[in-house]
Amino acid sequence: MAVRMALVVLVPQQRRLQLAILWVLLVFCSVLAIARPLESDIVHSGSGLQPASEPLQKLASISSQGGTLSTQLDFVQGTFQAPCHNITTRMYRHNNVASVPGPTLRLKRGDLLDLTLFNTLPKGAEGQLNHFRLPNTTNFHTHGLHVSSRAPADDVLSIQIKEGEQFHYQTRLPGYHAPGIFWYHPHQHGSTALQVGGGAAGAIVVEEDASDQIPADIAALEKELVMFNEWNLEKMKAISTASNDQIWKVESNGTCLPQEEAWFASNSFITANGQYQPYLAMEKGQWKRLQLINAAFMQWLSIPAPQNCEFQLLAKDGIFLKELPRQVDRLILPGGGRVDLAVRCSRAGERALISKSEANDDTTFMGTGTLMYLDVKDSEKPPQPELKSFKYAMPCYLPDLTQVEASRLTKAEFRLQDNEDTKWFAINDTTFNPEQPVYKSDMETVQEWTLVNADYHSFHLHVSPFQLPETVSTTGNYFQIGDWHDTLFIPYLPEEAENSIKVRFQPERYTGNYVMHCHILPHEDQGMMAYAQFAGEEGKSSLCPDAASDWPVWKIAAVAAGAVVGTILVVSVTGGVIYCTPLGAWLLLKAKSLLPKKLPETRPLLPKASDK
Ligand SMILES: [Cu+2]
Repeated sequence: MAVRMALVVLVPQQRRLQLAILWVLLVFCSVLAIARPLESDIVHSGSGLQPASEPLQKLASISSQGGTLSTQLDFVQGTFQAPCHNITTRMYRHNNVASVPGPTLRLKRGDLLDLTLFNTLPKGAEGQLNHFRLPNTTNFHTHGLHVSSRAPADDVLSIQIKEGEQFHYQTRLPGYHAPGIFWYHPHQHGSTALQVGGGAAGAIVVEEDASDQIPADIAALEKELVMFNEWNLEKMKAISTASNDQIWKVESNGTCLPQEEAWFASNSFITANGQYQPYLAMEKGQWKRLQLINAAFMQWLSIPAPQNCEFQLLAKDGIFLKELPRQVDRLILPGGGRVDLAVRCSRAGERALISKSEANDDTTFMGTGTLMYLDVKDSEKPPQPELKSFKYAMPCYLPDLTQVEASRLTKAEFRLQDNEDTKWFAINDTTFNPEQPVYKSDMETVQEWTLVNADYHSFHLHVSPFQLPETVSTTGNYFQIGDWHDTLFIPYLPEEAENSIKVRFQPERYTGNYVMHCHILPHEDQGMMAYAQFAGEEGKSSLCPDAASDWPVWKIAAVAAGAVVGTILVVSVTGGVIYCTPLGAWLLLKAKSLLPKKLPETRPLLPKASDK
């Protein structure tokens, strides 16, 4: 197996010489490394000693059957084997298999997610609002799905699953939901960072179908779903301590040299599908479709196309571009963000997918280092042609709002604010207040929100994605007018934008609370979260006429019964007319024959007496 220089890319420049020497020792040691027996509750991230020596593993998945995905997930304590360390943390378990990431949930539009989440954790600490707290309380957020925020669906404000308790979620996707890549994770305010940063997350895929009319060349591409998890052992230790948490624990697994162990203990690193720097086998000149989820609890990723490879963007945050594909030089993925792209490399060799800064980047909260490798092999096959460009028919709830006249707009401003020194994190001067919406509006108008400081924080809105109505980036074309996102962070705003980004969306069908927060999760837990409240008629949609697709069973039954009775009536009346017409005609004739005959006018008069 090829020796890979992965660590060199990950390591700050001043330590590279030191690490180069260390690398030689490391290769020697790796030969001597003894494979250890697997333990049932241990989740492995790869060998740790030979980064990139393992192929990227496919994530286990659970698919819906007959319109329903009915399953149980357990929220458990488990051990994740990271490079050099075993980490005792929280994760999802399905069918007795605990894993980081959790199993992928595969749904079709219109399906019901019927999920029981059982919290097996022992009693944990409580704590104060807007501080790290409730380490062992959890709940379930379906990030990016256009679904109801009311219990038993995606309600992160009122659903709390305490230790030893369970909750039965029922989340219905509308029949017109966008197909794409979404994800799930805990969203208990106060312990979101601890739980997500500890590996509790999994992918959700809403499958494409024939109605999406994806051109054959793209539809035929093999998909590789990849979830990136961020590990920051120092930060997590601090959050765990602040939460009075008893579970998070990091121990040496005895496979690394002291310097290497120290590096992993004090620097953040990324795993891909739970593996450290795995490789994805590719063929020269052949397309591959990558579906990337950044499940990092803090970091955004800035991923340039590797040399001799091209990126063709298809979708962001689970929503196809209106016109695709779009060639981009760099992907910008905030924590929570997803990207769906086609990749092709023109030369064989090992290409690292790296997160690294462009010149003059503000690299605060940016992940740096190798995420995974594209292992491009020579191929006998002729190179595949360019992907055909096409226009995607957007789902009804995502109409183009870029040209909406001013009179239809309801405007609001949301400022993401923090003071790291005083540990103050807020939206519009207010730390999270579960009792009070930060904003109220109706379902009738188009919302135009100005997000202030979304070039530093990362703005996520529940229930509805939002569209970019104006040019927002000074570099690259990753962000364009008309694009849709549910998690927005734009690192390169033009100066005249004054740190502000406008977004638009039209709420439809789902009234109630739309949670908004910074997706740098420690910021969220400490107060940078709020919710807007939309009033109107639940289930009514001004955009999507077939909003009936998620009616409750009784309503569907009533309509079906009405239809059956109506049909019977129509058939009987029609049948009656058809069958009874000859009979009726005969009866009419018969009746007519029975009527007393009218005497003919020509009947001779009675003979006059004089005639006798
Ligand atoms: Cu933030």
